[in-house]
Amino acid sequence: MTFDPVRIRHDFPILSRKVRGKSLVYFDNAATTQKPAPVIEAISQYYKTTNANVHRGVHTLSEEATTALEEARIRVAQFIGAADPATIIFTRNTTEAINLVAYAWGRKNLKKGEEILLTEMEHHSNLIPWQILSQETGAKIQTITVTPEGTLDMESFRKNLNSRTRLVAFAAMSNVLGTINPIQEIVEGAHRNGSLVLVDGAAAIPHLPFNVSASNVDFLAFSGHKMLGPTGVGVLYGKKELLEAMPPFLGGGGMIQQVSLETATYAAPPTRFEAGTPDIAGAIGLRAAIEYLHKVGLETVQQHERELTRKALELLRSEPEVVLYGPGLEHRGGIISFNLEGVHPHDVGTIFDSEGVAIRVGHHCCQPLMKKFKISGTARLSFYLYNTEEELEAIPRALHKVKKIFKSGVKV
Ligand code: C6P
Repeated sequence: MTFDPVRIRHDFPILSRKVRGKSLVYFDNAATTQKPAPVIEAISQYYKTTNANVHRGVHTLSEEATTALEEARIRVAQFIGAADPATIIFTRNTTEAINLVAYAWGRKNLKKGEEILLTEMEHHSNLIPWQILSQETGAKIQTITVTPEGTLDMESFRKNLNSRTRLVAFAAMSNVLGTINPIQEIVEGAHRNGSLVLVDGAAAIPHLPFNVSASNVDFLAFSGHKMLGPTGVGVLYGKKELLEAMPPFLGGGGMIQQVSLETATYAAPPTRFEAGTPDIAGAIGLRAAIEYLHKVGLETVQQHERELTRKALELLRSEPEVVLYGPGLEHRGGIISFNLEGVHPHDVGTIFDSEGVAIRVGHHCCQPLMKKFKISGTARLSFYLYNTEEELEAIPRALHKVKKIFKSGVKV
């Protein structure tokens, strides 16, 4: 069947609501995405028919809930091309997945004087855990420079990669600039150097096909809520031998083998890293989201977003006083950051909202990148499969209103 975003929109109940009397235009998909009826239904069905705790009970409901959770794990593994579902750990989100690696792998393996290589465009989620780790271990953080165009300076990657580099951790796609980073080049360079690679897939995994086996990454983190799934569930993929050698992250029920009052032995991964009752409904919802994306096809999603981005960039380029950030279309996903000269991004966001257009404004949890570009924040558009070309018309309409109010002194 041919791809039709207008038809797809019928699957998303929220998209028919009004905001401030206008039809909602949702361009804040990098923050979180909306949920289609099959995802909402899968969660609702689980609570209506199956709800029980997992891996604990012998009763029917508990067995069914356990099966549903483990089937979700298998589906996630297939989705990212992981050969073994045991390499999939359910976390709360990308942030927790990265913290898990920093805590469990980092504290065991990093020593004073060793280095972690990040980039200047990292989200705080892929910066702060390493800062905390570096304060505790004496390991140092180095960074790959971002060029004025918003791509990674690969010369600085090569320069900063050295015998002390234990891990290279970077976003596959920037949540601010939309830059799609050269994953393969980084993975191959890092591995040649004997360094591990962690990919922050929060912004990329929902929007483009990615295979952990083919790309040979060591760790991958992403969030369910940015890919049509519910909030509260995320994923850490890790190579089996790495996970097996890692001590636990959180201690508690579910992650043990044998416990005495003094000591304990731990379960094998993924159980070792899933202490306490997991977000069972969340995992089931994530599975439904993956089925939905699979039906549409991630290549199709990527192509559609590319077209929207191309047109939106054209619209923005034709607006005087708009400053655009980030690379050309060939290196970019469906994210556009911009500013209107002399107007604070929060004011831009407020006026867009008055037109029913949801965008994100501010530093996007990337303060070092803002500092690099000498700005306090940006206004950001981010697209997904249910956005339409017609919706793009809201951009100049809202921008003209911003200009009218903030540039001509008109009172509202
Ligand atoms: N970025 C945005 O509006 P969590 O919150 O754990 O699901 O995802 C964190 C995260 C990590 N890395 C990248 C590249 C991200 O974009 C995000 C989330 C959202 O840009 C919320 S700040």
